[in-house]
Amino acid sequence: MKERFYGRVEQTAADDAVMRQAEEVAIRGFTVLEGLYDAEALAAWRERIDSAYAEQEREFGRDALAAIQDLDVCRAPLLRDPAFIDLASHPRVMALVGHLLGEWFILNLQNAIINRPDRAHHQSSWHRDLPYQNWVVSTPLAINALFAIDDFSPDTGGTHLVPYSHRAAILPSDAYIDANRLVPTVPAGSAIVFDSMLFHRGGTNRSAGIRRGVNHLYTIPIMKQQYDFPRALGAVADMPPAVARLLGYTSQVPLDDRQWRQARQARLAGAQGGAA
Ligand SMILES: O=C(O)CCC(=O)C(=O)O
Repeated sequence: MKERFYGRVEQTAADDAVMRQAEEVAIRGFTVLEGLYDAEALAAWRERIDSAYAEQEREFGRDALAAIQDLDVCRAPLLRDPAFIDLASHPRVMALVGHLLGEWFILNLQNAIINRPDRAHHQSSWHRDLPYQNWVVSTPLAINALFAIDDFSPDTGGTHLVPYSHRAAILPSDAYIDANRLVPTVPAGSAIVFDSMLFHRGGTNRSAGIRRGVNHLYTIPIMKQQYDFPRALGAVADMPPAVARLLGYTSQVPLDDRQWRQARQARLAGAQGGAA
């Protein structure tokens, strides 16, 4: 039903699902995209996460990971298993993030969070995913997509969120958090898409099973990536241009004035070639 209002009021148009969900992220700070993966695909993602993490734990050492508070975080799995690039570039997530950040955005990080029953996780403290930033902006600089690979609920250690807190310059009081936090029940195969300035944390897993999630941070290209994906992956034959841009291949820092001009020369020549 069309709402009625009076006064000289403008109203946001939200004509399709992407616009409606973008509006939820803009105002409330988050939305949930459901039905991104079915049961069979989820079983495969679980195996891939467990195997990539086991390799990282073997390589770096369990005690060494514990010493740097980095147990049960599978960092940048796409560097070990290119299938994770598909997760990072899921078309429905790309459409929503593109609506919020504009056409050109890059992947800053991809980390799988393995929340085991009754074990404290470093991500269970309140934070923003642009950490240490205590200010607000009117237009988002960064958006997250946290894929639920297992069901997220208050019982399984689902994500706690403080709605609207991306609009608060500093962390609200404990009393405010207690009264206003939400732990959305999110079925496996969905993604929570949120403004990266929204305060959030992982919950305590009181269930019998592992709760896995894969977090992605997308930013406008002026921000530094957590991992230098182009340098880590090197030249990859047949990488689609949209994926190359997402991974940061077109946003690398030039070494010096020469490289900066060469890159601009190539870009302008490409644009002219395209227009001809
Ligand atoms: O695992 C979660 O529910 C939250 C993850 C998180 O806070 C993060 O990766 O920044």
